[in-house]
Amino acid sequence: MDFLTQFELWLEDYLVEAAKTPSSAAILLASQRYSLKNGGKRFRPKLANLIFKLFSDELPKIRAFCLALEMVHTYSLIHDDLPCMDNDDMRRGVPSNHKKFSEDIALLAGDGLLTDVFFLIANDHNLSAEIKVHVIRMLAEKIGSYGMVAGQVKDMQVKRNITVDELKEIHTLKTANLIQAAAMGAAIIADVNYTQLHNISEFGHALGIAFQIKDDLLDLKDNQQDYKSFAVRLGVDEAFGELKNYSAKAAQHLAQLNKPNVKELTDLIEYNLQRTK
Ligand code: GRG
Repeated sequence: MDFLTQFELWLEDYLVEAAKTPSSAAILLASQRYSLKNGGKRFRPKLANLIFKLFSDELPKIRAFCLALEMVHTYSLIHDDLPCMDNDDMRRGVPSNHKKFSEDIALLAGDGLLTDVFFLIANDHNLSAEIKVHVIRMLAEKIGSYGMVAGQVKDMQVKRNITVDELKEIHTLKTANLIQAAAMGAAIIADVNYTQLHNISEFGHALGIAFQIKDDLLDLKDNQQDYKSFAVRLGVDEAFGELKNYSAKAAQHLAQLNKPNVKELTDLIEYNLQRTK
């Protein structure tokens, strides 16, 4: 079975089990299910699986973390679409969560997903207590008030004359951090050594920035005036040059792992360069 099929089975199983919990609230689970299952690329779990596979074939060990990544990602998108944030009515071609349900339920669906991530990892019987604490600490750092949420606040405060360094900081926090966390969490679960974790962290950061630059290039048609976009701020040619530089940097750090089986990861770097959505 390929990983994506496996991931969708894990997710369905998780949602079915969640609904059996006596204290669960049906509308909350319906709202979470709606956003978890409406066609995301699953880039972060895919990345985590590929990093993990370099070191281990014990697939069950990565299950909870892969679900957690997609739950954090989904919470961030539900909240990002709310009227008090980006105020987007549509997500992936269908009504955004608060349009399908309501603002209060969408807010709480995101709150629940974020909290459940830590419950899920803490409950994982496949991982040692030490590894669980390491993963939770790393993930919380990357997505909380010193990471993704800080990035969202800085993004909201951006002025027209933003520098390229400020732009890179915002996109590191908002986007690259979760992609970097996907790679790092998988490496921690595989119990890699310090040097390997360092290279995987740098790889994840470079791939994360490349992912955002590609996103901005794809969005260019809709956002000609968006000065927070790499493609608008740098221009298409320079943004494309930066996309190539960060992709090459990601590949260099991958090569430094000295692992023979990195082809699927170099393919993932190439996939990001070429993707059309
Ligand atoms: C607490 C209000 C609040 C917010 C949490 C909203 C937020 C913090 C952060 C925003 C993070 C965000 C929306 C970053 C953009 C990242 C990005 C490029 C998302 C698109 O990812 P894809 O292409 O999406 O992987 P799919 O649809 O494929 O899953």
